[in-house]
Amino acid sequence: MNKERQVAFRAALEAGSLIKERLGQITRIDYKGQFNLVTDVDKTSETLILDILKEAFPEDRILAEESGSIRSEGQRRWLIDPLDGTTNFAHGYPFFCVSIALEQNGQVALGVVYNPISDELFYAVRGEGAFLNDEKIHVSMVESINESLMATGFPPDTRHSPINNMSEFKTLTDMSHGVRRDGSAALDLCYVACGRIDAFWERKLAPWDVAAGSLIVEEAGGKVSNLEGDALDIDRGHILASNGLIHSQIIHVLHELKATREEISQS
Ligand code: 2AM
Ligand code: CA
Repeated sequence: MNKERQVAFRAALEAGSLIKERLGQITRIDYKGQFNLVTDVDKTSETLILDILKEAFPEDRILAEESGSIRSEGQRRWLIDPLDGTTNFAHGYPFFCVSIALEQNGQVALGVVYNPISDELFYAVRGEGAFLNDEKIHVSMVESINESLMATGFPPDTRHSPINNMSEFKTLTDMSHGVRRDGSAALDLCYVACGRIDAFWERKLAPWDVAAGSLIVEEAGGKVSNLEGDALDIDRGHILASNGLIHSQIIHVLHELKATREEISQS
């Protein structure tokens, strides 16, 4: 995995520096659907990353946010988000990153997330621990929701869906030190991994939003699952990541809220 890691670092750092140079200069925002923003920087960053990966690993398949699936014969799949936190970037709010993961035999084997503003490179190779700029990182030791700080996010179709995360947001905000909504799932996961927050949950994410970050959390000693507490399926995109210690407490709260919602809808 050494070559893969070095190539992913290079792609993330080069893409990150391109994104940073363009911060505050966006003159045109396009939309994928009604609420999903995309800028020319997403596309340029992705082209740069794909060129580097295709040259180094021509056999591998790639799934990238702006280009979709690039097929080849290989068993391995790269998952690329060239700019996670596009809405933040488009508004000049400095919380976004580049996320690159490699999946092998259906499991994420390598995850690299780079924040070009703070110059923080998070990464993990399965079985080898998680790192932030070469320092080993670990999840927090917080043991109860009441002492925790969390993050969540809201899918773009929130305003049309009854499952809009609002009751979860209110309940867990009231129970904890707070729930942030920072707008980059990949970075939120890295924040769980290094103990800046104790948990993160979100629905309807894409595989490229969660692939790298979920491995980084696991390798930092944390836990990832879907919102019922079962194994995470990155292709389904419902994720709870935590320090492990408060995982079942959060699952319990989410379960109770879901049961209440179902009771109300049946009455
Ligand atoms: P993006 O900035 O790369 O689009 C914010 O809650 C998180 O949701 C971000 O990681 C954002 O990634 C992601 N996101 C935004 N729109 C999305 C969509 N239509 N499908 C999946 N994830 C999305
Ligand atoms: Ca993106």
